[in-house]
Amino acid sequence: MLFDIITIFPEMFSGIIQQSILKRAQEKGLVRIRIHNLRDFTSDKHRKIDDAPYGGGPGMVFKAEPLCRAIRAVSQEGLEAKKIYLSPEGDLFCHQMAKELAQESHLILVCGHYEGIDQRVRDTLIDREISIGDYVLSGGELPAMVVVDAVVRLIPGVLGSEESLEVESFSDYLLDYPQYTRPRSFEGREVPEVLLSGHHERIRKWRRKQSLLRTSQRRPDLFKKAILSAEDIELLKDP
Ligand code: 4FV
Repeated sequence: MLFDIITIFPEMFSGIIQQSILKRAQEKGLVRIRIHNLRDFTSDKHRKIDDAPYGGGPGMVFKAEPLCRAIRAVSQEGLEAKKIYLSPEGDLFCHQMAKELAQESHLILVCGHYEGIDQRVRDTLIDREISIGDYVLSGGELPAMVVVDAVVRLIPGVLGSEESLEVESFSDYLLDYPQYTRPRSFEGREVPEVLLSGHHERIRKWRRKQSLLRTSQRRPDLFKKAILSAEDIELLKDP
């Protein structure tokens, strides 16, 4: 999959795309990530890419001309790029959306700043607007990193076999179970005995119950989407 990220702060991405899962995915040839400085696409001699909003008001708005030039330049023929604008007005990002995006061959992520981008770009070139949450950030770069990370993890071959099982666990709308590691006792708090038992079936059931309880208590909105098995119902009956 090819990611093209259009931003006025390209250096924000240099760290994340050379680390961890994104680095590994690129080394495996499963993912390509290209970062584009929007200022390289303006004809303005001062590399200006924004201007005051018509109608007055605070802040600045990204101009349509450099943005459209940038998006068209990185849209390669035949790859059918999906063009995404990160914005609080977008659809709330979730696992299901990440799974859909992981099916694409080419994603173009447009990162705004200030008051956002000229509406005519959103009306003509943007295919989908995505929000990572109901709060206002200073730019679209962090949301773009969130989307890239969540999508790349779902591309077949990126995660190892064990890690990919972890991804599957969330796809049933349940939160993860509690995790523990050495030492067994820390500041007087012990690791649950069942996890030390070596009894895999008991451990599996304990973990499943913890996921069910945690989700029902913390995220009833997710819990009502979860499809519970007969075993799940039994596990929830036990005190
Ligand atoms: C945002 C969000 C977000 C708003 C003004 C960038 C900023 C500036 N993007 N999910 N929440 N964007 O706050 O995606 O243009």
